[in-house]
Amino acid sequence: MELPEMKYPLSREQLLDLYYFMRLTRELDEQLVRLFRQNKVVGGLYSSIGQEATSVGTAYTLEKRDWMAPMIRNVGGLLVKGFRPRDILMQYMARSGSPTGGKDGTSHFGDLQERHVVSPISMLGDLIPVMTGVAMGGRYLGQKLVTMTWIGDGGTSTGAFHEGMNLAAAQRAPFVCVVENNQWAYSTPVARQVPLHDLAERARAYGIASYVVDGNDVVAVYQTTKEAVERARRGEGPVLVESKTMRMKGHAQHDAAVYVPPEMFDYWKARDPIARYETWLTERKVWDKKTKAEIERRIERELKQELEFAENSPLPEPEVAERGVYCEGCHTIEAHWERPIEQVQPPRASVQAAWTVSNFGGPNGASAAPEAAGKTKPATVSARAANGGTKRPARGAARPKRRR
Ligand SMILES: Cc1ncc(C[n+]2csc(CCOP(=O)(O)OP(=O)(O)O)c2C)c(N)n1
Ligand SMILES: [Mg+2]
Repeated sequence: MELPEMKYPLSREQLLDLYYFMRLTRELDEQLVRLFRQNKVVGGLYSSIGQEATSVGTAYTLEKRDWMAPMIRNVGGLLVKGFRPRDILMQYMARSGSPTGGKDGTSHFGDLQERHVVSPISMLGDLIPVMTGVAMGGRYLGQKLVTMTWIGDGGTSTGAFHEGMNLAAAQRAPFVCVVENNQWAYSTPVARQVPLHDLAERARAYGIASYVVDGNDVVAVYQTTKEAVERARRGEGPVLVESKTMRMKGHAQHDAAVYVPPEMFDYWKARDPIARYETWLTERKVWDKKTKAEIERRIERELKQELEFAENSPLPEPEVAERGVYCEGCHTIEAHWERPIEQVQPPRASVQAAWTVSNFGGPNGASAAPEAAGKTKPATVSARAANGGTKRPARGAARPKRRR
């Protein structure tokens, strides 16, 4: 075995693991397409073909204590974090044994107890402030954890993305945001919605670190993302990783992607992440034909069993639809990671207040707002408090003009 020097070394077992997960993701994807054509998938089906190295390589950098929130093209990440193919199969087929009991399709499920997976949020961008909050919570509890989520090129143009990244940066949250630049947001090419060559450049607006990585090279994806995760864990603040890859299918099964120039598919097909990694493993003598065949047989065997299990799971009973909508004493709402109060208060808590606000809203009604350059002074909290909570503006504040 002649492995190149790596900053974050991977053992032979780990290298084969990466192949196993990427190949499993693809085979599962193709199995789901067959089920879709048999009319067994309820709802839409989103493929991550072509993006396996991005999803698997990034998720593989996380430790057990870390948290992730997947999006639609992160089935690979779900498998790495410990979900089984049957969970994904049953979820898409809306079977009662699925993680949501047949109530939701696609990969809209999580596991807050064991695997530390926050369920996807369909509104693109919204997972960024949520995972920033998880990161801040983890830090507050002194857990040294890192959180991660993924967002598409299109998703980086939402308001929630920018608000969330700004919050993460201002709070120096231990959070890694992976931008899956797969060249398309539905039928819109990146160049028509972002005036930037590299989406990693977006990080400059928040003063945070960023990386660009070849998203079809799983070893590079792992190395780069690992560095980002370690930086975040050290307390250096959030990191943006742009992974350049390609969505090799339409947005979902209903979309034939006729708007994608055929030569673009040809270009990326020649850079298929799985085929490239097979060559990488062979050239460095990490495996031989026998090992490859063993992994293939293992995947075939496992998927057959998982499919059988999923197909034997019934559809949910109709009355299930009205259950679990509201909490009716099914559980008490309290954190499972609750700690004694003295552990989460200074000096044991890991976060010290980094700033103070002096002279803001003093009890005597004095305004803390600096004198504005103009003639008016904004109303302040103190002015309202001094007036018994009425909304009378402070002296000198601009008053709305009455309409005649
Ligand atoms: C805020 C918001 N706007 C629009 C949508 C509808 N929508 C879902 S996926 C999608 C395209 C997303 O493209 P991109 O972010 O590049 O991710 P990709 O599908 O390429 O992985 C759109 C417009 C949404 N879910 N949320
Ligand atoms: Mg996209």
